[in-house]
Amino acid sequence: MGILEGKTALVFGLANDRSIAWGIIQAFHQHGARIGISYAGEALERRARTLAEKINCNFVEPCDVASDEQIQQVAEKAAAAFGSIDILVHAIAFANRDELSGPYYNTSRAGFHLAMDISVYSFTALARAFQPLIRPGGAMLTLTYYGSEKVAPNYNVMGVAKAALEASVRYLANDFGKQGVRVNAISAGPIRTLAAAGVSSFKTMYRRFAELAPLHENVTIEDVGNAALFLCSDLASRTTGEVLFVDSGYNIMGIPEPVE
Ligand code: NAD
Ligand code: 0WE
Repeated sequence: MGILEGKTALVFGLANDRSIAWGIIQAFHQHGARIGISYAGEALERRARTLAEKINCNFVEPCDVASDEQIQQVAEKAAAAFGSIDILVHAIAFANRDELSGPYYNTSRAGFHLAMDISVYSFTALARAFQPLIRPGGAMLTLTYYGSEKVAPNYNVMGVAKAALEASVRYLANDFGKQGVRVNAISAGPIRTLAAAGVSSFKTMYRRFAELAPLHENVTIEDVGNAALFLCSDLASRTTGEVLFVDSGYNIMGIPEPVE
């Protein structure tokens, strides 16, 4: 008997089989959840459908979270297909690639707005659209990164966006508490996904991470999937507004241990 038996989860942000969303979907599926998938747009449809087949999922719908209309449409489709849902996962971020290197102060006004819109506001917009559909005992989850708290070179406007996303988690947790719905975030260590592939400094940072973290291991999408399973299940029934680190302990270090 799976710990998500009888629950329905809607996951946003599936691009391919390296996506954190895919790690979460697989963990949920293995523990008995019924899954719905949303992807960004046409270019990703084929891949999303192929992956959906592997977990017997037939709710596969596009949603560009920049559009209030598309968010409303996917909520209406989910209502028609599932009636109500138990879990909503937001695994989406975007900033202009050229603003993820060089000095932070070069962030343009439009680039700042874009990063905040897609990476922060979209979680609030989804929470509002799904508010009438999410059952008591349900949970919402988003993904963040340590660059929200401390400076991660080149993460730049995304660090500022993640700080705002984490604050949104706390405000949403307060709003949704009265309907018995929990809202949390996972702060994951660096993982080689599509969103990381485009980053020039990523490779070095990824290697250094495993050297410096107490557990000396990089983080996988399966690791994040398991933590998501806990946070979105009844096992975490009194945890809300929280940011859970899944980072091999990296964030607890103040001064690095000398490397032999
Ligand atoms: P990914 O590229 O697989 O996923 C990012 C997703 O965002 C993609 O599916 C993309 O289609 C979607 N997206 C972008 N713009 C969108 C839009 N306008 N509408 C709808 N969807 C849109 O990469 P990932 O690493 O799995 O990223 C998922 C989340 O995890 C992000 O929030 C990211 O910041 C976070 N995160 C990633 C890492 C890492 O190192 N990879 C670490 C910590 C947190
Ligand atoms: O949140 C992320 C990825 C965010 C991201 C990445 C891209 C690359 C391609 C958002 N938008 C884009 N836009 C693109 O065009 N991570 C936590 C992974 C990541 O990204 C970094 C990192 C790490 C870690 C960027 C700079 C430095 C470190």
